[in-house]
Amino acid sequence: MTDFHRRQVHRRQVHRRQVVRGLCSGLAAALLAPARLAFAAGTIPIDDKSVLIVVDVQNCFLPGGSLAVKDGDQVVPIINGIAKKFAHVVLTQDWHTPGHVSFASAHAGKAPFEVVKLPYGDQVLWPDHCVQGTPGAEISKDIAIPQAELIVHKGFHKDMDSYSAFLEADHKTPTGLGGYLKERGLTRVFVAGLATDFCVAWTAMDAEHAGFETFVIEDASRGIDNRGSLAAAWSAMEKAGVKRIKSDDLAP
Ligand code: VGL
Ligand code: ZN
Repeated sequence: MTDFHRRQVHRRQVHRRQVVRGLCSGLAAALLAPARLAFAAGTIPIDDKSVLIVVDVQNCFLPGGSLAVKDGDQVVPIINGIAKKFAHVVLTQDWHTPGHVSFASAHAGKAPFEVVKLPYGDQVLWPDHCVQGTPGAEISKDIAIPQAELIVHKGFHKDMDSYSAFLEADHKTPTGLGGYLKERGLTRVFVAGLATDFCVAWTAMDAEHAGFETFVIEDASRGIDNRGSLAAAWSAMEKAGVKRIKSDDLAP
């Protein structure tokens, strides 16, 4: 059996497991701890239809930044390493106006991490971060992915947030990324970056809903974990069909 065939067999087995999981969901899901899809190390092929989306590795989210994600800097060498395997890489950049609606400072009497109701739904309020054109909004100088072919700015409408790189927080306004990927024939999406429980998760779930085969690379991402948000995000992603993998699951 060649390596390729072994991988195909493995993929069929994974697929069968997913089908079985689908049939048993409901009761089984209620009884069992969520089963993590296991991939053998080095078995997920990266082909010319695969794209790596590197989410928001920006100074504001790194140690010392205004919305620093714990150990956020640890994703940088991992992302640089896996990016070498991808012919197609897209970077995203949180890109807010001054006084953006997602900033606690824009709501009298509110503190960061409180939640308010806005026309499009609940909004967590954040410290000011990633203001357009400021040093905090810059992508980390340590990200080294020269072949990156697109940078998507998101969250640039003053009255609406956008965790997702596909749809803004109303779940309707597209950023254009879905159209870009489709037009380029890219059908398999690998997501990594910051933060796992916000922009990574929303990007991955929207990718899955838009019909892309979607993977989140866990060790190449870090979460904020505001009031249980990290565990909630992982269960929502797994329920949506997003595959949770590690960087060493990728084929060499
Ligand atoms: C993010 C909170 C606010 C993220 C962006 O990149 O996950 N989180 N803005
Ligand atoms: Zn933001």
